[in-house]
Amino acid sequence: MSSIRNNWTKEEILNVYNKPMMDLLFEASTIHRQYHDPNQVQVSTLISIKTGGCPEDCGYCPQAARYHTDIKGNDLMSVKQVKAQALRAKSSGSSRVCMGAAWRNVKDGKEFDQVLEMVRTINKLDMEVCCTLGMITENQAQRLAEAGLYAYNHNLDSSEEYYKEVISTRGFKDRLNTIENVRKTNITVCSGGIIGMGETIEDRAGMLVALATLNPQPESVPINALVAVEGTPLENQKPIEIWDMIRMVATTRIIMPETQVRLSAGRTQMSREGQAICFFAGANSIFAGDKLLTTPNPDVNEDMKMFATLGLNPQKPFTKKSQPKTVEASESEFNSLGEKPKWSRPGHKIERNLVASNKAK
Ligand code: SAM
Ligand code: DTB
Ligand code: SF4
Repeated sequence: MSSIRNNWTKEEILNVYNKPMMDLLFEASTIHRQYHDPNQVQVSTLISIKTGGCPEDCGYCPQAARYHTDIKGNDLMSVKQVKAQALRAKSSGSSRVCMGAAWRNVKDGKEFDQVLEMVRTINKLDMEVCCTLGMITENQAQRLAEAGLYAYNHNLDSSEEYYKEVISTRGFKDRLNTIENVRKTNITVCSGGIIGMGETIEDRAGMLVALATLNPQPESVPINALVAVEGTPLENQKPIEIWDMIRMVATTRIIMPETQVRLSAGRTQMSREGQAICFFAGANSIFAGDKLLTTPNPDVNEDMKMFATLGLNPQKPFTKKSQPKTVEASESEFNSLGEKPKWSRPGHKIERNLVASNKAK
């Protein structure tokens, strides 16, 4: 078995990414089979628990308040609503629920307490619970862990260099800082990024270096293809070619053998054949459900048909790691600290975002 390396360089990763396709596929699939059951795919369902109105300026995101997109926003959902959706996801074969909130960062108080209750509720349904709530402090991560959170998703999104071109309201280091806070707990780390934002292949390799040199490497790495949403600064980006997704998945698999590589946003644009090559190249997780957070995703029945055609089986919950224990709020060891974290505002000048905000005036 090849060993896990945390000292990958950008040049080495570029050499892997640019291999002849057949060599790349063979190497990725060989490693995939050493570490995983190649016929098993983990299925997650996204629930957008708080949609739209976000103060950040992520150039790809339809939920940023400053862009004029056509999404329907909503305040934080109730625990009851989330439980009903989680039960539906479970009955359609999902082992994990990932709750997303259009927040810059988590603020202690009533809403965070409500999210903690959602985590407790879903963990008690014997499903893996993941959250993606923006930046969090170490204390907030500890409180989520106590509630029974299985994974926290916080993407690096791109290379440190290209990140500045896409987002100005927080820095790449802030992203790493939240990942470090999650790592101090027993919550698993889910972190990946987006391709198709106009980045170079060097940027893709740069993002993968940042992920692969984390020690330990993230347990899950989502690879999203940009969903170019009208009204966002990236609305005119051309869709990526399937070969780019395949190369990205295969490279991720080779340099992070143990991680679950998540074929994430953008599957509505991919053929079943294209997705099958991604599974062969090491993708072993998807988001299922007719919607991602705000944009469309393939129909669940179509995905199940694809699984049947390919002989793929949905992974059972807690196959990779045991179920976390839920501590009730009344027995919690951690109090809310009401911290006001100081996040950096690098103040980069972003041409695309400036163009968008001028257009809005
Ligand atoms: N607000 C939190 C944050 O940004 O960390 C959590 C939700 S945010 C929507 C989660 C991730 O979704 C982003 O980091 C990004 O990778 C992905 N995402 C958002 N919009 C996307 C798009 N249009 N296409 C592909 N991925 C997207
Ligand atoms: C991730 O990497 N992709 C998911 C999940 N983590 C939260 C989100 C994709 C969002 C796509 C755009 C939308 O639906 O709003
Ligand atoms: Fe807000 Fe997250 Fe969207 Fe950025 S990606 S605008 S932080 S919801």
